[in-house]
Amino acid sequence: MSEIIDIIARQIFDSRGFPTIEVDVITSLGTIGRAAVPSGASTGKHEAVELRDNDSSFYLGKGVLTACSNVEEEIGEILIGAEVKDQRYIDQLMIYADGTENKMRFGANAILGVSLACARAAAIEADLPLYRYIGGANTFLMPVPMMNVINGGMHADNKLDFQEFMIMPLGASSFTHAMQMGTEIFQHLKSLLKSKNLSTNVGDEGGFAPNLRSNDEAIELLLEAVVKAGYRAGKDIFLAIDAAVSDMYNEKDQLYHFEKSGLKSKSSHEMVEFWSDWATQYPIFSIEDGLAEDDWTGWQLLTSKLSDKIQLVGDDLFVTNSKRIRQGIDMKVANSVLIKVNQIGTLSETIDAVQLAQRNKYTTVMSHRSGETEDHIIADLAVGLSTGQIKTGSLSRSDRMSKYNQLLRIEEELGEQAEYYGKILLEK
Ligand code: 2PG
Ligand code: MG
Repeated sequence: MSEIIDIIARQIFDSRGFPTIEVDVITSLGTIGRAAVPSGASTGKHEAVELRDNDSSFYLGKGVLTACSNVEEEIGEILIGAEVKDQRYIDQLMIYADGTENKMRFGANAILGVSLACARAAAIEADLPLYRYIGGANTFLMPVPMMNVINGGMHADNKLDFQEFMIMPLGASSFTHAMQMGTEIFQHLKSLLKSKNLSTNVGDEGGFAPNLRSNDEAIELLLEAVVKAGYRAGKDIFLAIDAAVSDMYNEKDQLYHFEKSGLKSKSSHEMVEFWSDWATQYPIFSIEDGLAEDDWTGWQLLTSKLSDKIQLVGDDLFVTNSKRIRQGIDMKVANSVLIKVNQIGTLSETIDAVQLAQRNKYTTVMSHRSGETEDHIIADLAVGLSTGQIKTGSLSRSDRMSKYNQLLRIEEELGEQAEYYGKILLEK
């Protein structure tokens, strides 16, 4: 039995050089559980609130010192003396004391840091790796990575409207094999870009951000790199898109605006046509946020048209919130849920979201944020919660690689027990 005796919060910096929060939870056994909180750029409007100091003379308003003092003062006061292994109780105490629907009082960043740090401390005290502590005896499923090798949208200064062009090594035999395929394609893509005199500078998630003329061109380039690396698109490798079109939608005229590429604006109906053309034309396995976060009727149409063929992931749409996921299930919207811990703000609610999705035969994708730290906790959560898929950026920059590297360690540790989800997902 071990109690929380102290909680320390500090301001550290994320992969974009903006402040974020790191929390240490210290127990009566002397254990320290530590976790850092990520931060998004293309955030959904229904996400829990990330508390910033909003003092423009100080870190351009992005400081998190208020969130840090909320952790050390109010949250600390409530949690000191609680048993560190009582995760759900701890999370509920914080939710209750915050008292708001979207965690705006303490800040979801403050609450999440504590929640994850408690899980880390409890796992150390149980003498288990975090994924095993979360997943229990039947933990074996290695996720298929969605590797974001071409960046656009709000993550890059180029002409690509869509935010993420990803490859998924579904045909790999293991996670390690998936990494081999992905990194080889990434390097071939780099040479290909060079040979075409295109920039090989990278965007926020470590993917290339070339100034291509169109979204189609990004897909063609990806397919070319797959072939160059000696793999078969549609067999070994599939494509995944995070269109993130909430950022392109204008509620007033109800149109999707292709401002970066200059394509004609589209209605929701035309967007569905667009996706259905792409799905026939290209080996696409998954489309995330193909429609805006509140375009529920558009989503219904998209789902009725394409859900037999491809995975339709809700990110801004669901924001890892069980209420919105429940609404999606009831309205027959999407067939997959993106899982981001900081969208909802506690580990328990994240677990609830994953389980609700899985019980209703929705697939789940554990996800990073575009602003990340060296903390690789989502790798353990992906395995521990058997999400089956993970999205953690491109194949460069240590803020992204740390998650992949942790998954390699987990696969090694699981040994013969490890099972890669690729084939199972293809047969679904
Ligand atoms: C997304 C994410 C992560 P951000 O839209 O899925 O790739 O981006 O963290 O900026 O919301
Ligand atoms: Mg997204």
